Amino acid sequence: MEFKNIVFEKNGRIAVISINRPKALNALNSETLKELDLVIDMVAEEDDIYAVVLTGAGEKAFVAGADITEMKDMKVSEGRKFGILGNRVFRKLETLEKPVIAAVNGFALGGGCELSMACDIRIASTKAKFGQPEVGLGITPGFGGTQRLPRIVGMSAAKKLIFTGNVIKAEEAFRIGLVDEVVEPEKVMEEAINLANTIAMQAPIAVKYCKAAINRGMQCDIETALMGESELFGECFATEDQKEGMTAFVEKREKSFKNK
Ligand code: DAK
Repeated sequence: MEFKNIVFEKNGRIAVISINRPKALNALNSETLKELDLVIDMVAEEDDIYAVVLTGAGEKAFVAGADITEMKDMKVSEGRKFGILGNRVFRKLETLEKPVIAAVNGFALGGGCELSMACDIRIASTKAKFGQPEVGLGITPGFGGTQRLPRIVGMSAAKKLIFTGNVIKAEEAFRIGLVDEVVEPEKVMEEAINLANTIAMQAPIAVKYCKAAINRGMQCDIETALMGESELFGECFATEDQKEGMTAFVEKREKSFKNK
């Protein structure tokens, strides 16, 4: 499938999705969000993709936010439609049954920071910058920022970032737990791909269940969460990969997972 604002590549069992509007610092307009929606569906369908890396084209930006030029003159109904579209696509990414790593190569502001937070893990370049500058534009973060940021960094650090609109460097993002690793700019993709490959070597259905157990469990009480965990743990025993993983261990041989 050909896209205008997105580049999709397959690298073994890893899918690499790049938001490709470098002249607008990869700002997310409706067209790009719709393409992202399609590409996520495509990745979801492909059984031989085990992990995904999401990045921004060019050297300057991951995503510099939702497209301000498009939003500027929106009416209430249009703003609502745009917000619903963004939230739906970001949620689809967050609940995609494959792990997604954000390779944050530059600015991750507003919707860009929110996009990185809808991913499972964030690797940042030393040049990356993060922030939710929406209040300076007269709006609230609308693609999950007020909800995912406090869940990742805690309420007080999230309020500090969102109320001030401050833009922080990668090191500060690492300190508050917003990113998981900070590496030199030329190493961001390499590190993200390495991480994706390490994950792709594990039993994919088990990884899928882990993502579901963590994501769902973090939103409910511990009793319900643990019941959900047990449920998914049990389901693993219906897979060929559980038999393969344990048999290979007992037989002291290399395992070969089949995503079955
Ligand atoms: N939208 C559109 N174009 C953008 C953009 C953006 N977010 N960010 C940058 N660009 C464009 C610039 O307009 C410029 O275009 P030309 O003038 O060359 O045509 C080009 O990218 C290069 O940018 P600069 O010339 O500004 O580059 P600098 O290095 O000087 O500055 C910067 C880089 C990232 C500091 C600066 O571009 C900047 O401050 N950009 C805006 C960052 C920002 O405020 N981001 C948050 C956007 S608000 C909603 C849900 C969600 C949202 C809204 C509503 N609903 C529920 C309805 C989300 C909102 C946001 O994300």
